Amino acid sequence: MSAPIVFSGIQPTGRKHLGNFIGAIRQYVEGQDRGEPAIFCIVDLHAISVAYDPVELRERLYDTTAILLAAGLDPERCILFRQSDVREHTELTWLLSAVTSHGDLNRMTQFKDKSAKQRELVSAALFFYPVLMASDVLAYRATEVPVGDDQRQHVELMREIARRFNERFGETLIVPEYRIPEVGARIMDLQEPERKMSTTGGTEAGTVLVLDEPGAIRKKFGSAVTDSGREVRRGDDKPGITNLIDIHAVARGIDPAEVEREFEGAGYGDFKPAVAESVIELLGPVRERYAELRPDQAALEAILAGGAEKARAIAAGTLAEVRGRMGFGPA
Ligand code: AQP
Repeated sequence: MSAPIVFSGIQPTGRKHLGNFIGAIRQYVEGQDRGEPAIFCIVDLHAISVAYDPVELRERLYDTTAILLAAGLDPERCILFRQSDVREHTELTWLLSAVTSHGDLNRMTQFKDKSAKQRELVSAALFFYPVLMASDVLAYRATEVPVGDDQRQHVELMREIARRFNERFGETLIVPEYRIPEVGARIMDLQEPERKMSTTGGTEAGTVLVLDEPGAIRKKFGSAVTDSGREVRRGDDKPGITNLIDIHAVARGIDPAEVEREFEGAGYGDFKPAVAESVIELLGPVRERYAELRPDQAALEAILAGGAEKARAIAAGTLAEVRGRMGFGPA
């Protein structure tokens, strides 16, 4: 089997949380040696679909770049770039909108959730978000898209867009597969374990940030909402403990069943501090490395510029073909 072409995008925020880390970033690092190439994009164009501040956007972009590098992405082994540096993404968005159904966009749960939260403006950009995301992936003819479970619907849609394009204009685009981790695809808020840990929608105390100090991590796990009973076992009736078991399993690189065995007979009082310590061990080195990398903005910029050049070379080829198929340019 040939090596996959891996692509994924991530929003520019300095508040990357444990859900982003486990559901996405961890998979990126794993994917960079399998992918040929492995391409990771900081999606600043997506970030403007909700209210934002331009000065902040630029700062948060560097924060995210430094977090990804600190987590283990290596510009020698992957392509890491800023979405807005490669204008092919926006052109392809418009072209693909011709084969995107309005009804499909209307069904996107992320649009429904996020539009309900906007206080001033529900932008057309928020509605178009999935088309831009489809362009991100399809421009590189990616075969594999590592994401968390919340992005499943968007990947399904981009698959549909690629299929519809190929049917209408001839075989051009690759229909990508998503890669969703078996454990940790949906890390839940520690205070409200019925909803996912989230940058904008979660509770402060229930959201563990990649850059949190050990003290803050201990406090958040210490006050994590658990369930009635004492047993450390997974189950639909135990969303809080199930979440903690999954987090512990991923942080320690073991199976959730092994965690259940290890804590058989122990109570929540023993289990919660153990989870905190495993997460501190997982994230501590990332926070330390981040502190070294973040101040050198020129170095971060050089990495992004190098990545953009490589990305552009690939995306431009796809765009040329798409344009030709769609009837643009000289005959
Ligand atoms: N709770 C989660 N568990 C597992 N994976 C998750 N992801 C997000 N939340 C969880 C995955 O992280 C990747 C990056 O997501 P993004 O670029 O959308 O970043 P974000 O805006 O910081 O993510 P949030 O937290 O989902 O923000 P809100 O809720 O504000 O929109 C994606 O692969 C995603 O699946």
